[in-house]
Amino acid sequence: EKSKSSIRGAFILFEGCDRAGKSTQAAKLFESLDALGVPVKLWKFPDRTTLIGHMIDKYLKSGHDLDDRAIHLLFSANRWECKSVMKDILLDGTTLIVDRYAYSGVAYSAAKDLELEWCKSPDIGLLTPDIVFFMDMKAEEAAKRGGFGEELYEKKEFQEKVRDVFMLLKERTWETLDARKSVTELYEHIGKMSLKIIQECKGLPLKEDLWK
Ligand code: ADP
Ligand code: FDM
Ligand code: MG
Repeated sequence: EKSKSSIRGAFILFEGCDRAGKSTQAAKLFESLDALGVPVKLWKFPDRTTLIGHMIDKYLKSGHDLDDRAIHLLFSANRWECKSVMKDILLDGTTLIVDRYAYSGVAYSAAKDLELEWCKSPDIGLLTPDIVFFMDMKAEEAAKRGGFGEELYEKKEFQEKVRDVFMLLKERTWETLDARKSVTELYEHIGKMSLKIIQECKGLPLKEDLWK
């Protein structure tokens, strides 16, 4: 039997509005940690591969008429259904890079004027990230990056509201980055911080106390 090592991986999260560069940086971080031989996996929310994820995908693509609270709970359920697998990955010593999570969940739903505390409640008790890279820029500038696409939330005015809610959610573990900087400049900082966090987390217990 494999002896359970006490060394765990770090939960590294990228958050921010559409087009801020989250997926670009998450992929870069994955590639460079992998090249260094650090055990690492890349995850993305919504996880559109599950049954619940299929419903979310359909909603985002069609704007299909679904109650704001109902879709909010589906996004949350999509995180809960992944929790045990994510936990196993981290406890196995693998670092998890996650592209969007509960903060996006709250930011997008509260931007539709649902109450902030109500939005947070279904995600209470999920795994807590060790660091959140918040990629920040104005919606107006983000929209210039190839323009917004066809999905439901890709509208400037709405994205500005989302950004305001993100600001309210900032915690001690957040690193706010100026997303207007170059990919390379941003990565230099992200790469360094990530290696530091991976070291710091090794002996620490996993946190399952999001918003508790
Ligand atoms: P997100 O995942 O946050 O929506 P992406 O990483 O998909 O954002 O990036 C959105 C677009 O902006 C892509 O075309 C990408 O190549 C470009 N991009 C990403 N980071 C930067 C950057 N730092 N400067 C300029 N363009 C960027
Ligand atoms: N989104 C994402 C939410 O509204 N709630 C959530 O809980 C999450 C994780 O889904 F507009 C929104 C944010 C975005 C859309 O995200 C899809 P990607 O990163 O563009 O796939
Ligand atoms: Mg993305």
